[in-house]
Amino acid sequence: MDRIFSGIQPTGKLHLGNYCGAIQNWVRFQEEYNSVLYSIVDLHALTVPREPAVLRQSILDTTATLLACGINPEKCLLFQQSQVPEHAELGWILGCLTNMPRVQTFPQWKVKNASQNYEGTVGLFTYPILQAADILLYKSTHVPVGEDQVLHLELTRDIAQHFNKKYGNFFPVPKAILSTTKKVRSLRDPTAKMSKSDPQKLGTLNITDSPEEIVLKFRKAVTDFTSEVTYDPDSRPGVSNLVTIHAAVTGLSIKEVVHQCVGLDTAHYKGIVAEAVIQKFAPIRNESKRLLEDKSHLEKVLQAGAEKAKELASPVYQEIRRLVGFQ
Ligand code: AQP
Repeated sequence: MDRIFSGIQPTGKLHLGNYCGAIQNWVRFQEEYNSVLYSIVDLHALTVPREPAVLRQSILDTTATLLACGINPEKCLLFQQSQVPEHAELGWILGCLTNMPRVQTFPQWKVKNASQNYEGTVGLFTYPILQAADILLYKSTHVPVGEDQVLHLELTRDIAQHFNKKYGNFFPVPKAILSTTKKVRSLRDPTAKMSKSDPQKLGTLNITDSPEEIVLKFRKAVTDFTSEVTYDPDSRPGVSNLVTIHAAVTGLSIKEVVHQCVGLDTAHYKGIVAEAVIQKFAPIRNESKRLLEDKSHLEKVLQAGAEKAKELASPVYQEIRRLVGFQ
């Protein structure tokens, strides 16, 4: 049976990049596949320092926004990673099967570590191994990934094969489902990815931003000195990012968007994209706000998800314990 696993970090408010690159597809997968697991990966969120109260709030915000976007716990399994301790336990076992140099080459380690003004943690170094555990704990067969995660999935595949060779054929070797949406870039720096942790607040458009904030962020979006709307990510990253966003929120192709925009100047175009985003996110924002008024309901959703996840994880982990010689 095909099984999909994917995760999202509760490291702040979910943004347009998360929506276009992941959540939109997640909503579709829960209709298309019988077994779908989505995890709010709070263990991964700890790889850089977090205030406890802020992390707790981010877990609830993330849950509310995912539900408001259409993630339906009747059709998929939505749960908080740390509520299933087998993730961390399997992470340890898989870490003991992985060579240091294999992990050292990861660009994420270099990029994230270089962007912090403190020494990187051991957790930040080893988190791709924990990702492998997240996926393999459920014997997942398919993993939706953005282009930046392809290398990480390669590591998971290598670890699965290594385990299978050592202990007998046990894990399916998971396949990537590559997102067709291009990476959404920062509105203030179109050479960088839109990110929750971007200190430039105007660069990241949150799903729950107000219409006024959305208009302001698009008005301030960095483009260039050419007024035409064209799509050429290499030479015109700013305006091309707007086209990517416009296509993703309307469901049109890049070609169709560019065709519709002939004769518009970029200043006018920013207003059109802002309006399309407002239309798309207004119901999600309202629903997310409503859900956040009842935290105990959100906690119950996560609790129920964790119980179902444990039912799947526990027999797999018991078998792993036996295979490695713990029992
Ligand atoms: N800018 C983006 N464009 C397209 N897809 C994106 N994703 C994230 N940013 C973009 C996709 O969203 C999923 C969940 O991502 P995540 O929150 O778990 O981790 P991340 O990629 O590290 O996201 P951020 O916002 O950049 O978080 P911080 O700042 O905390 O590191 C993934 O599928 C990702 O590809």
